[in-house]
Amino acid sequence: MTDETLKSIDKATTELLEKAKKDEIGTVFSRAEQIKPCPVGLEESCCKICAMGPCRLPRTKKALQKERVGVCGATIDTIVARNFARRVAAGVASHSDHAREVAETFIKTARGESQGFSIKDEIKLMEVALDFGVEIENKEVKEIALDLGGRVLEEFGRQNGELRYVRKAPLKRQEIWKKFGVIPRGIDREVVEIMHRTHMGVDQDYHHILLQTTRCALADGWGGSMISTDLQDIMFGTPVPVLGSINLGVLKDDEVNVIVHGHEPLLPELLVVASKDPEIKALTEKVNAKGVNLAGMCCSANEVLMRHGIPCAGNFLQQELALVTGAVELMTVDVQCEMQGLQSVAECFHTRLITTSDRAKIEGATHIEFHPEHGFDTAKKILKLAIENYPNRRHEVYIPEYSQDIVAGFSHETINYLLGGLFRASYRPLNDNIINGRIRGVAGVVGCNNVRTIHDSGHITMIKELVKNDVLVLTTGCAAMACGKAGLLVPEAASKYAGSGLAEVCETVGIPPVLHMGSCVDNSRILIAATAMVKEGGLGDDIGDLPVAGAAPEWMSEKALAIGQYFVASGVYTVFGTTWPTMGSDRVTEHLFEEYEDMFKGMWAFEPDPVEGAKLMVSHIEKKRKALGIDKSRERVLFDMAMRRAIE
Ligand code: SF4
Ligand code: MSK
Repeated sequence: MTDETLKSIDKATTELLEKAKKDEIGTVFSRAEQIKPCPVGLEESCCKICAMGPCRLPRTKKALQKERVGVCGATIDTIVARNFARRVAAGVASHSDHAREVAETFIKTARGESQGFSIKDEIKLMEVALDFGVEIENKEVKEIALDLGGRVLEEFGRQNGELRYVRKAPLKRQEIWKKFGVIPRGIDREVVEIMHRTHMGVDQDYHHILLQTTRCALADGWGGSMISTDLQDIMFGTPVPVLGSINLGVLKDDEVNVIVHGHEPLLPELLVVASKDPEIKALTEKVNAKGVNLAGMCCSANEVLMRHGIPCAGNFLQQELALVTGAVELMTVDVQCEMQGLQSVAECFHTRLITTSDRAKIEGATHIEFHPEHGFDTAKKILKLAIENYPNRRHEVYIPEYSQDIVAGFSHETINYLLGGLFRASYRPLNDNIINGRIRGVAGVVGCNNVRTIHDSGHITMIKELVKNDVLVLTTGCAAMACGKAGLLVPEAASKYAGSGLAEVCETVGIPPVLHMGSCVDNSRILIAATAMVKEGGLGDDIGDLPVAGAAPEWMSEKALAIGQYFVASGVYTVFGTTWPTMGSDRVTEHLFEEYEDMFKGMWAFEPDPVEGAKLMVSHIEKKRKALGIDKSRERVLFDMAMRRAIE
């Protein structure tokens, strides 16, 4: 018998796991017990690219070590690199297809063809328009938006040249990318080229395959993801710190519970507005519910939390458990990270599962397609369905009493203002406190949950270790939600968990030691924050010089690999937990873990133990501090005229 309490460090999760077990409801946790990971797949030493295979080449039989080649002669290095490349390409495609959907909606909004959307952040519109070379003088907002939207769409299909956002990176970084020929052309082109090069009998040199993998990943971080973030900010508002709450305890016994799950914030934005509509309110009263309680799941949760303070029901591994409460009238899903298992759990209750994207259906679920032209009507239709479903609750409702206050909404712009003030927005105070040693460095801890680890444990253990060592943590995705549940996203967490230097800075500025920066696509905000630190001066002239590190201790999705690869290619040392997908080839692993440091000043590491992972990050940060000559704590000296003369 398995002990459900050992599967998560989150009590709401374990309570519902026990309920699911008692009610004999299958979830990702119970299925993971029945299916053991395939050892050959785990090390990616299997090729099924052509029908002469599949060729399975595990490293088990010693005698075969030297001849680990497939039927066509492909070496284990080629096979492992190809598998890795394809997984990164899938991650890039996911973020970038999200970006395309947002860009198309943005253009329809500029044309006045969308229902319920508008341009909310005109300042950011102007900034991004200038990045894209749009002429803004004497032009109407809509005209600028239309011009920008057209240029953004060109980023996907461009055949030659360079992605525009690449120019936002520090000059030295751009030179490194140029040297290795990895500056992306068009986003789609880089994905297609990976699929071509990894077809049977094409690119069969792992160094060469991995360079294209890097180019493709950069098309995500400095392309698709950055486009999503910026256009979403323009349409829905750039996030500012907002108070919210998190965990399954945000569901309400006496309200119509609607969960938005997935990644694209388009429909969720309209559901927020529609939930306040008088007609919806009247219908809610008719069924004797106290209101519509909108809550988020996964990255959709992060998006609506950051902009509206809408509560988060939970992260990736909690999606089915939310339905196990018996309190959810309806869940909408669009794209990415939605388990097919949701439908069978929904069928155990009265819950309606609604697929909303033309790219994603789930067998058995109701499909109500979202199109921006009549987006608001669709949002209302969905809410009406949820309200009608409220009287159909047929099981006793069980909502665990756990919810935690959080502060989210730390966009790059917000950090800038918070640190420097509205009239002198700047990263100077952050850089100064890194130079004087109060803050040792900055870590981006991001990514998913993985049922092969203890839910949330990797994130929280690693992050506590980092902040204890005076490392400021930036977080996104499901990692951010884990932090929220563990009480790390409130200013009081600084005195409780942070080292004395970091705590002092956080208390002075009034920020938590862990800053929630948004959803998966918002990892691009971390790139921009790192670039701002370089541009502020005093910490080298490239992201690769900064005392920073990245990690995804509980990763599971291909998008996480794409994110990791663009972090590494941008100069960030990046540690992944759970499992590592190139273990089948020592040479590929060595290339990514060691040789990449010489090439890109950033490299991968794999460490399943989160404390050890944090130690690796801290020691990398200290290595960078030493290289910068700031390895010893020292106060910043303000030079007076006499001191300046003495130097001269
Ligand atoms: Fe085997 Fe080569 Fe075909 Fe891959 S491409 S399945 S290694 S024969
Ligand atoms: S939702 S990609 S499980 S972070 Fe973005 Fe969470 Fe990972 Fe999905």
